[in-house]
Amino acid sequence: MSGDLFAGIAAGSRLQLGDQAWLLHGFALAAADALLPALKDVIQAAPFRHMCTPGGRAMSVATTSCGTLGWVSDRGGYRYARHDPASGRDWPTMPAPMRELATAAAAAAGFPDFRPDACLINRYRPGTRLSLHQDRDEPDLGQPIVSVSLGLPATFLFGGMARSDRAVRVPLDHGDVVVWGGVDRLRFHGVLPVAPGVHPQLGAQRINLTFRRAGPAGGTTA
Ligand code: MD3
Ligand code: FE
Repeated sequence: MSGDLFAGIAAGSRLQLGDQAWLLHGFALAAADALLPALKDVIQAAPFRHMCTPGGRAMSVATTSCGTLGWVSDRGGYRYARHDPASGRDWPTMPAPMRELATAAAAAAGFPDFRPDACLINRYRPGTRLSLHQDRDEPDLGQPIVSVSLGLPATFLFGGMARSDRAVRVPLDHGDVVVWGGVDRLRFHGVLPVAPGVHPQLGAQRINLTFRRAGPAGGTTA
């Protein structure tokens, strides 16, 4: 890996995407041996499903969550909730290796006080995309979002404050971590369709973890 002239930026390097947005290349790789089994347990307890948009269409991204709050969407709209309305069960606890990776990445990007209480887990099969949107449903916008990319690579779209602003394309690989906060917290963003492929550890999928503070400022952690 380290001898590959064409591998782009080296593992361990950081790329500044905005005033308060950082790509920490390969940051999750050292924790992968603890992270992947913990993630597998969460997915077993709360399986992925295709939630419905408020308009009634099934999303192409399959989702689940862990933490005290999870992201849900149905005809009643999208929101954070203590349990999945489909199963009636609380979300699995956020495993320590996941929470610790998120807080370490946030600290490395200048957010030492990040206290995530929700982790939204997105699964992309080849062909799945996520259209440009803002994440503005979290009451404490002073807290960043930490994103961890696993499995197949993807091209991330990093836009501006308006939907029509030109978006920069950022390739994201297995183990990459991105931290977005402060002035960059409300940027539009999305993911281009994931190309076909098979990842040695995760198979034909990309899994993205987004760690958030979804409850009120100053509340309890996950
Ligand atoms: C930039 N997920 O779940 S994570 C989402 O790869 C979401 O699954 C994408 O967007 C994924 O809402 C991208 C990166 C991300 C998350 C939040 C952001 C980028 C952001 C908030 C502001 C700016
Ligand atoms: Fe988002």
